[in-house]
Amino acid sequence: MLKIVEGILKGDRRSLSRAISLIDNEEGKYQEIISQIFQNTGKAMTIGLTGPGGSGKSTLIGKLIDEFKRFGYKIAIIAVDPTSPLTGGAILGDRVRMQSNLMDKSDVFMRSIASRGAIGGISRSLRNIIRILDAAGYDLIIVESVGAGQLEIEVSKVVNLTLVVFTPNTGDRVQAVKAGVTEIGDIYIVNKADLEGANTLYNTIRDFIGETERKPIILKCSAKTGTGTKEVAETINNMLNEQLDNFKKKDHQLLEIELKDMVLNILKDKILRMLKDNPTYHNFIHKIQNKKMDPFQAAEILTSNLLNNTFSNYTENNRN
Ligand SMILES: Nc1nc2c(ncn2[C@@H]2O[C@H](COP(=O)(O)OP(=O)(O)O)[C@@H](O)[C@H]2O)c(=O)[nH]1
Ligand SMILES: [Mg+2]
Repeated sequence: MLKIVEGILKGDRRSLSRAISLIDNEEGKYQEIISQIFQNTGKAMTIGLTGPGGSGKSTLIGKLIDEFKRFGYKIAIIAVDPTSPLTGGAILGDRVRMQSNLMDKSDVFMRSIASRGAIGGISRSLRNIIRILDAAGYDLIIVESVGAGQLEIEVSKVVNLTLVVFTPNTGDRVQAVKAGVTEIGDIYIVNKADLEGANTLYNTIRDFIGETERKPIILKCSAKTGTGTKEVAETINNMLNEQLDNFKKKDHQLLEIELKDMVLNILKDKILRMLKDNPTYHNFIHKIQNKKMDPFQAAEILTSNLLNNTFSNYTENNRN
């Protein structure tokens, strides 16, 4: 067993941080780490919070943590920041720390990761980071991400429950509601209920999203004053406990995509290496250039040759 894996399983934070960096950058022994912790995963529940910057996600997380701890969860937070991987985590950290005067949050693990703009990349690294935290004993993992774009859709695919946070004072309300989040939320939250316009926004969202077939839950709260945050936490906790069958189905779909992606990636690498050393390949390029062959013909023949080679090697290796 790798030393870093021993550290992770003991919940050592430095090992955790290091492993998360390796996964986020897809470097070092990150695959081996995942393989070695894999048997210890499968317990954690995950929720994602998304919504415009400034809508109060971090503040709300700070409040929810206090409630979740009462339910007995051991909590980790991952901030996915598309713009600045460093400040994102720092801001989140500061806020939660600021509120920690009331209650000790030193047992909450916090970490920010960069999305590196690679769509598809984030869900892959996020899933593996969740596995690491899961193996380390964190059983509720909260992912905070900013905005309403492709990144949020990616995140919502990976987590068990998605919360979309709105607020009365972020620009055009209807625009905010429309911006690609009507499908992803399991719970929609109108935060800053202490401000004017919260009721109007609540009604707008209910009219816009509440009547869709999924019938998502719409709640109102103020993360600042704490009004309604207990109900938000209880709703989340109930849904986490009641929808295990749904989560299992979702996980099965995700695993299918994940495995398919991995096989395709491995195949692509292998085939590219085989092509590079393949004399027929180089020969065909000349032939195409001299009009002795067309590209479709060449591609067809090369593909069959490579696949035949690959699979006959595979059968041979497995016979011994
Ligand atoms: N009035 C009011 N302000 C809030 C509330 N929740 C958060 N804020 C403030 O909104 C600002 C942005 O909050 P933050 O949690 O950083 O938003 P995030 O960008 O979505 O994570 C901060 O100044 C918070 O103090 C609320 O319920 N009411
Ligand atoms: Mg934030």
